[in-house]
Amino acid sequence: MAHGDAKHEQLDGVRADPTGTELTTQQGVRVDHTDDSLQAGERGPTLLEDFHFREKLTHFDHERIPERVVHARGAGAYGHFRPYDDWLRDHTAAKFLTDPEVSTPVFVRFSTVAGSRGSADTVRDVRGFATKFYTEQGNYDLVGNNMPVFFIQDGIKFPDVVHAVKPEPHNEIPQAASAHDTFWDFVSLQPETMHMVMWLMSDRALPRSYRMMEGFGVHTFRLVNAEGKGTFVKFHWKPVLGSHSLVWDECQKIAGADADFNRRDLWEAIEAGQFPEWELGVQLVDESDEFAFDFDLLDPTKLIPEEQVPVRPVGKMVLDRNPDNFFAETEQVAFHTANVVPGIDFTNDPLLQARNFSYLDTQLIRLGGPNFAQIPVNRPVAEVSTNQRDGHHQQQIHRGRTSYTPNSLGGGCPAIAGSDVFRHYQTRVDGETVRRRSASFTDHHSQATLFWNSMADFEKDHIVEAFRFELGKVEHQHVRERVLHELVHVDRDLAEAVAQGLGMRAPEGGTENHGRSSPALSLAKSPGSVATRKVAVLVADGVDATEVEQVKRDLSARGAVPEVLGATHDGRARGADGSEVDIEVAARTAMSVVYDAVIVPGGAGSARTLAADGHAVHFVAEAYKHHKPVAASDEGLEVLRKAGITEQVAAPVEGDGLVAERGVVLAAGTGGALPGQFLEEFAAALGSHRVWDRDTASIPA
Ligand code: HDD
Repeated sequence: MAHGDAKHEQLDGVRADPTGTELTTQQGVRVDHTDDSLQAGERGPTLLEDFHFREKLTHFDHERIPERVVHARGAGAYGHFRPYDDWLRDHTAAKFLTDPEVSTPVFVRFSTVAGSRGSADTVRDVRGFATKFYTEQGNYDLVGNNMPVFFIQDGIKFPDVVHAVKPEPHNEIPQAASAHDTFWDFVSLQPETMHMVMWLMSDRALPRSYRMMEGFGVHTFRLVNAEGKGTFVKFHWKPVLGSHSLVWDECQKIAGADADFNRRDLWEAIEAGQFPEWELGVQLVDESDEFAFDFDLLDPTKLIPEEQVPVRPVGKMVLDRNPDNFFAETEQVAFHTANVVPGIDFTNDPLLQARNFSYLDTQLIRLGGPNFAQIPVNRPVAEVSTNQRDGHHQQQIHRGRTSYTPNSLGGGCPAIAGSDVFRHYQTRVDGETVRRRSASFTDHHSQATLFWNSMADFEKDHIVEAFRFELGKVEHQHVRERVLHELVHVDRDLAEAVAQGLGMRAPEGGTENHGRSSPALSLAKSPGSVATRKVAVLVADGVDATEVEQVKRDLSARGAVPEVLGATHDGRARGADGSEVDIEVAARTAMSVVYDAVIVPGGAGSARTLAADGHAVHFVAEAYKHHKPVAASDEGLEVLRKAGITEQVAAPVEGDGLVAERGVVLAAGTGGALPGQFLEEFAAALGSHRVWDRDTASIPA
């Protein structure tokens, strides 16, 4: 039976709405004055007996809880997951993965890792992708990232890597950035980080949107079927909108223009009914193939190339509801890798084993006691009945006199469950007590090389630029040198390109590139769509109103989000034909970096104003520099000319005609109506996300 709404039905019981209510204290005493405290005389001291004042301030003083030690900044949403069919039943007893009749409610929290709660969204960082499935068999948490590997192999190193990347302890600088000495000091001394560092230096660390990034469970987990047979599994989330990234210059500017860029994007898409979707996929490995790979399946710094073991689709997740209250839901949600349900189990991956300790432990301090599973967002929809009692913030009133097993006084309840129980996978453990890394974990560079080899040229350029930027911020020469010593084991060209940018020389030696690649690792061919893409339409008085209307209608029909930008004055621009064009965004408050593309419609008066406006010219030039589609018609071309863009397009526009070249779409002689081809070409460029085949070096933006 579908139970997709079960979580919301439960939450409805605690949702509170102040509409139509009157002010009270926490005790329900009605209050008619909350602006002045009770004083002995108009200019006298405040009195202790003012219980309303004391309660109000005391509550305020205690409003904060410790932020997450990592992944402090995040954004969450509710949705549901449904499997396509039951094919996975051969491998797992988990019903939510195998019964297409069952729609399982979910809560997902996306996050950055290093920054504090108030840090910017578009920093270079790993993104968290944590999903809580409220299944009929209990809560299952898939606590993953947008990268399929991790920095370290054993969780005992987690405090080290986190201390290294977090702001340095003496001055708490820099915020939400890996571009500083302690991170690179650690990385260069701990070569197992190299594969993940390649991901971190790649475009994967700069997602355009949470809705446009992949998710990975990272570890090899184990599926267990009804007969108790195990199968190794890697979990993947594939976004329906494709995986797309920002460019670094853009990220830095967005951090100022809209620090909430990714959070806002998720919120707005859901509010607009453009529900984000991901397909859940699995890579399955038979237990008999445990040692069939040239790496250890238990090593979380390794991925299984999709070409070697394909990702098989299981079902789809849709996020369709924003939380009502950030703190109550997104801040208080508590994920835990050990929240598993029958049919899903662990492996001996030493990183996973450590996580299975750490997440429960951290919630105890963060949420202030052992009853955090009773917080509404964390409550399972499955029935809960334990003998656990008391503790801070106990919400339940347990009746009866027994809270132990076995009992006879309470009728033996809760009784030992008879069916559908979780049974740990049976496996033989036989070994000496050792504090030692397995020899099968020692290859730290092959997959870093695999990743590098799989990148398109523009992605390689971005990686080189990222290393140059990050190491350029490192003050200690010996740390930079040590990183180069690692990079020559990944790829000599990479090491030399990075070294050259730093004014250094790559060291001799290194490892020869094995030449293997995994095309699935590149973002170059990720499927595209114009859906939810934001397009700036720049206008001023005298704009061709028909063209603006056409652009708005056409792009909206395709699911894109066109916004008309102009001066604020009275909220409208006057069209060349005397009609009025609604201004949706005050141009002065906007930067090109928060848009995916820009269009400058025709109209002599409008084009003249915009071409003489440095802000408008910079807007267009900057969009071009960030490889975004840029379009103009008729007089609007003048603005692109001022931005130096028309010089970059080989085919000049002479007389009537249309040019579409490397994401620049130009129309001349439109007679006030854009040719259908213009919008087709523009939409095609927009759907491909960015036009990388462009030399933007000379564009000053
Ligand atoms: Fe972790 C939070 C993902 C390794 C210890 N982690 C946290 C969150 C995500 C991940 C998405 C945020 C959850 C949320 O939104 O509330 N962590 C990962 C992944 C890892 C990983 C994909 C490697 C594969 N983590 C990892 C290790 C440890 C931790 C090895 C400790 C041994 N992680 C934590 C934590 C956090 C956390 C300290 C902070 C807040 C929380 O758990 O709830 O316990």
